[in-house]
Amino acid sequence: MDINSLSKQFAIDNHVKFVSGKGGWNYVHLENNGSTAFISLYGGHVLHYTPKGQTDLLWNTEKSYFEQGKPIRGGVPLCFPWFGPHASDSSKPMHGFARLSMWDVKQTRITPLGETELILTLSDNEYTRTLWPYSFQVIYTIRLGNKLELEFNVLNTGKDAFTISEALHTYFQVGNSSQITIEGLEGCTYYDGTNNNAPVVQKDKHIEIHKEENRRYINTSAHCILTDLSLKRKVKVEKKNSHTTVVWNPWIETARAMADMHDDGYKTFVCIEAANAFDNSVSINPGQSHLIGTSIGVIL
Ligand code: TA6
Repeated sequence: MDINSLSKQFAIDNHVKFVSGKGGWNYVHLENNGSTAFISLYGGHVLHYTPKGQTDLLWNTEKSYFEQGKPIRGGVPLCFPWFGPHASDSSKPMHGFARLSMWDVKQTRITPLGETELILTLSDNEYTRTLWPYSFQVIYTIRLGNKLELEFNVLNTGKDAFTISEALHTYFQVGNSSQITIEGLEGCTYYDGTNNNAPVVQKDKHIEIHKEENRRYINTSAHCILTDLSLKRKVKVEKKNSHTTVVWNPWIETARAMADMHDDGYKTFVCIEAANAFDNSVSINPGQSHLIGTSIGVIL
């Protein structure tokens, strides 16, 4: 749909606005009580969430590609229908095709609680079926109120059951990644992505980042608190129907090897991802659906 048709059908004065931008794609600007969010329809990708009086909660980089076929680096990439590399075919895109697809706008509204809501949708098409032979519809709800809520609902519209892994791969902007703590995962087991996925039980009360971390925590639905000493704020990361949490920071060498990140990009973000992957992958029968959600907001 072109920008004029989108605006005509879905714009809401002072709350929802459509603009065209990088990559020649269409974007949605949401506003609610002074907080704003900015979403790319390519990837169904939330790029910015800026609560009133704060700097953006989400990290972005000018080095990101804004090219069809490549994922946007930063914000909240959607990983679906698989998380990480494809299990049996490494030629298929890392983290699936949701972040490489153009999403449609299904609905916009002001909720009864006064939040600004945008609903996007993605269904199977020729491109997705070459990568994954199933029929599906995803309804992705982005709700802006006192916090940002994201709900990713996958419906199996076909005749065969399928299994997915998925993540809301959120890049949090921080003042200095070596001056943060992440609480909420004490006692949980993670697969250490920096050590051949060896299982480790986290003994510490909180995580600090002083080297590359790629922790895939399984069997946890706990929320996390990200404390940022430099930006002097605490961010609460809540989850809904998510049993995997991923904490990722590439640190120096891996960041250097990434063409779409500045060499020192690792200093200003950490990913805390609401996911269902590994042991927590999800099977969905025909006619059934599964919803994963996360919400993020400043609490102090
Ligand atoms: O969630 C962490 C992770 O799976 C890492 O292994 C790292 O590769 C990251 O995602 C980014 O993946 P991307 O395909 O966006 O470069």
